[in-house]
Parts: sequence; C-alpha cells; structure tokens
Amino acid sequence: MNMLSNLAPVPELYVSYDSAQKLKVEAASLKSHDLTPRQICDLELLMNGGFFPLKGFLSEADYDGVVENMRLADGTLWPMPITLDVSEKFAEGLEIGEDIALRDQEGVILATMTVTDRWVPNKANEAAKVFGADDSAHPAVNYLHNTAGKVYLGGPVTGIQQPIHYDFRARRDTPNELRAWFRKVGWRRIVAFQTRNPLHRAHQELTFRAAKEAQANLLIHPVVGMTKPGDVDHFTRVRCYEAVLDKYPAATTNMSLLNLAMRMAGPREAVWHGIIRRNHGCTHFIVGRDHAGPGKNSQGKDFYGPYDAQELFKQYEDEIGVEMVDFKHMVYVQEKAQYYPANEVPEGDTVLDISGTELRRRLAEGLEIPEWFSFPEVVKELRRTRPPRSQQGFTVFFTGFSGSGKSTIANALMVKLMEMGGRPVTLLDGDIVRKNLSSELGFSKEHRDLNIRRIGYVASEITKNGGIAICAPIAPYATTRRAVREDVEQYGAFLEVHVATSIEECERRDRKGLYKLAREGKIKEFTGISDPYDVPENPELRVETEGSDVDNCAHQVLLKLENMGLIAG
Ligand code: PPS
Repeated sequence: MNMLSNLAPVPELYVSYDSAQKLKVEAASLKSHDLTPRQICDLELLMNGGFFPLKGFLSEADYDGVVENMRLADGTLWPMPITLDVSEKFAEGLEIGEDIALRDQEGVILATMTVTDRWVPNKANEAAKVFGADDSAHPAVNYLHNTAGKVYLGGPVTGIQQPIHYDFRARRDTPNELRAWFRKVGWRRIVAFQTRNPLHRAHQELTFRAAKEAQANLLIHPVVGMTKPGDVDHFTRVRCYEAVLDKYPAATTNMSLLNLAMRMAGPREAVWHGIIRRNHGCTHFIVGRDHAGPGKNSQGKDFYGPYDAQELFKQYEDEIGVEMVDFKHMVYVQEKAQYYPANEVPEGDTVLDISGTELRRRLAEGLEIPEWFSFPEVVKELRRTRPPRSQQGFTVFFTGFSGSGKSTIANALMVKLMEMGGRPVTLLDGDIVRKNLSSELGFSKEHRDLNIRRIGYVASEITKNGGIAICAPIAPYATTRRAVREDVEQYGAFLEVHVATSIEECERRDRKGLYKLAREGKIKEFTGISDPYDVPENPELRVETEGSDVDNCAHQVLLKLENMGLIAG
C-alpha cells in the first residue's frame, strides 16, 4: 500500500537540472520514439508523480497484474495499463536493456527509458478485462485496436523535462506544486472534482455542497489532456471554468488543470482518478453517477451500470487513500427558484432540467438557454465556440463523372451563396485543384486518392474556420470520399451531392472531347470508360441533370442546406 501524507512531496522521476542537461546531450545518440499525444500525457504524469508509484511504462508482469486484477506485480493497487505502444518495426530493432529517447512531436527529448520488457499484448483480453468488452464503440477499445501500436515496451523512465504547454500556464500544477500550495494556504481537507464538461449551475451547487458536507476546501480539477472524442475543446472549457470559479465564496475553492489522457473506463477509471488526486494532495474525491462513462456500446446499451464506479471506488477506498464523496444529482425546483438534490425535492413541486443533448440542440439552433440553467458568461463562451448551424462552416462535396455537370452546378451554387453573404465561399473544382494543388498528379488510384485527400484537407480547414467549401472532383472511390467526410465532420457538416448523370449522357455531351479520346485509347484510366466509379450509396442529395437545368439543380442543393439548418430560410 502506498499511503502518502498530503503534506509531504510525492516522488518524481526527474533528474536534477544539471544531470538533465547532460542526459539530453547523451540521449541525442539513442534510438528515438516519437511519443503520441496520449503517451505525452501519460509521460507527464509518470514524471511528475501524478501516477505514483509507477516508475515508468508498465513491465509485462505489471501489465498482466493490472489487466487481470488491478494490481502491479508487487500487489499495489493500480487499475489502468500505462503502456508504451510502438510499431513492430521500431520494437524489432531494440535490445532488451537498451536506453531509448522519448521525444515529443516536435522532437524535443523529454525522457529516456530503459527497455526491460517487450511483448505483443493480447488486446482483446485487455479490452474485455479493463474496459468491460471488446467492443470498438468504446473509445479506448477503438484506440487500442486502431491507433495503438502492436507491441508494448516497458521499463523505468528518467525524466529530463516536462512537456511544454503554452496555454493556461498559470493554471497548470504538478502534484508537488499543488501540495506546496495547499500547505501554504493551510488547506488540510481537499475535495477534488473531476470534470471534462463545461460547468453549469447544478455542478456549482453540487460541488459546493460536497465540499461543505466533507468540511473541506474544493479543488476543481478538470481534465485538459485528452477526453472523449466530440467533447467541448479544453480552451473553451477553461474559459467557462474561470467564469464559474468566481461564483464560489472567495478562498473556499481553487482550480487546477490536469493533463490526463482519459480512457473513459468507468469504474476502473474512477479508482485511477482517485489515486491521481491522492497524489495531487487531495483527501476527498467526488464520484458521480456513471463516472467517466463511455456512452453506449454497439448494442445501444450502457457499458457500465450507473453506480458501478461508486461501488468499485468504495471497495478500494482505503487503498486509494482518498475518501469518496457522493455526487448528488441536483435539479432546479421552479417554485423555490433554487437547486435541490433530486431526492429532496418538495412534493408536488416542478423540477426543471436540461439534458446534455437538449443543451447541444439549443446551442446548434441558437435557442434560449435559461439563466436558471447556466451562468450567462458560460453560455456566452459556448455560443462563441459553437455558433448556431446557420453560422458554422460546412462542405458541399459534388461527385460524378467527367462532364456530368458538377462544375457548372458548383459554380451556380457558389454564386447563390455569395449573393446571400455571411460566410466566405471557396470553390475547389476538380480542374482548378489539379492546376494549383495537384499539378504533379496523374489518374492512378493512388494519385486520385492523394488528390481527393488534399481537397478534403483544405475543405476541413475552411469548414473549421467557419467558411463554405464547395468541392467538385470526380472522386470515384467510396472509401476516399468517406475519409474526406470524416476529416470535415470533425468541424462541421458535410453534404455529399451525387451528380447522377449517366455515363451515356456524359459521353453524348462530351463537352471537352475527352470521351472520344478515351474510347480511342488516347487517354488511359478514364473514369467510366476504362476506370471504375463507385456510385455513392447514401449521399445527402442526388441530382439528375437530364431533364432539369443548372439553376434548378443548384436550387435543390440550397433547399437541402436550408433543411439541414445550414442556411437561414
Ligand atoms: S479525380 O479522380 O477526382 O482525382 O479527378 P479530378 O481531379 O476531378 O479530375 C478530373 C478532370 O480531369 C480530366 N481528366 C480525366 N478525368 C477522368 N479520368 C481521366 N483519366 C482523366 N484525364 C483527364 C477531366 O477533364 C476531368 O474534369 P471534369 O471537370 O470532371 O470533367
């Protein structure tokens, strides 16, 4: 058991400044592993004592113990595999006992690691035991199978320097910085509140109550490393937290940012969060309903029961070394104009609540968010980041044969959107792109894919920055179109429009004379003649050009955009 006083410093893995300078020079000649964003988060907490008692990435024996029964090989409680996953190629070239340099994404050496273990993990078993099911609907299982390398390396880490953060520097604290601060201000009992979401009035009420009940001070300890895909970005959230912090009585509450990469592992994650907070000097920890829940599995059911996390935490409370504080579900009681715990609402009174889904809908549609629900400063920040759909960027992606009418309709659409105004419009027409972005490319599958991925990248950047991208390439491959959709949908809507002119009609029109040349074999790999075209199965819109004019086709796209809430009606 590793009981730490919350007054003494927690052991770190850093060497002294002078040794670090020396080691940095020596490490330059070692084989290097470029850390992934998740590994950088893990390494930071390993080095600064946030993951105490770990001394490095898990060895195989520790990994087996953690996966099977949440314990390191020496019996210490540790619920989460902290592993250094690498490619087979990198692993192959290593000797056991060799030191490697661990670098951030810019190549800065953060640490060295002595490789004591190398093994190919049974990922299906890890998924089942740690996350409860080998189901890729779970974000961490998806990561395990589709992002993480095939081989794990384990061994002790020697810390050279912390990962560099340029944002919110004053709000980031190592465990020992927090411990020192608690000592300085005389905080002895500290309740930590873990969060990855913006805080609204109910959260403020429940955290304040939790601290009062535990007769403790409150530490808002949000995760700013990696959270669930699709969450509100941490920049926005931290601005929201700053606003909420002002609502607590002065000197009762503080906030510090935690660069943790969450796994959304529910019960095991709650235990892990507790240990991390103990290491940061906290004595109490709020565990709520469905703590660190990953959402629904592929059968549409919850991965974990709503109170599994609380139960597991309670079971290991002594070993974790922090006391669990129950999270009360707070609701607004209209008649009293006040928040109450859900189980203490006076009989007959009206309870008001807004779910996360409803909040997102109201933000997306620019509808009212009442003051009883959230603080005006928080709503203002959320609206700045998530403007209503009619002000967000989006991409219209035309696909179809050469000569189908894509460019003509795309041009008409561009002009109509510019007439409306409000957002900048960029046309990425097939021919224009091939002149400017892809002039070195031909028409092999590989080159077409590269061409389309480039268009997708530009469109996603335009979409991210609130503009309208209209793309009009042939884009014959369904998989590539799907990849572009995924790139864009991170930032805004993607509207696929199949310009469904038949190959016979395109050939009959032959506006550029290319079909004739293709038939004569003078142009090779010509789409529809000597090269494939995957007809889109579920485009948002299919337009027929035989029988309707360009103006009408462009108008159909506008109607669809209106219907999706992307342009005001
Ligand atoms: S792709 O497949 O999406 O990368 O094609 P794209 O960039 O849209 O380029 C298509 C335009 O290039 C001309 N062209 C050919 N098209 C298809 N196959 C072959 N082999 C070929 N060679 C040249 C053709 O004019 C296409 O223009 P559009 O505007 O589609 O008619």
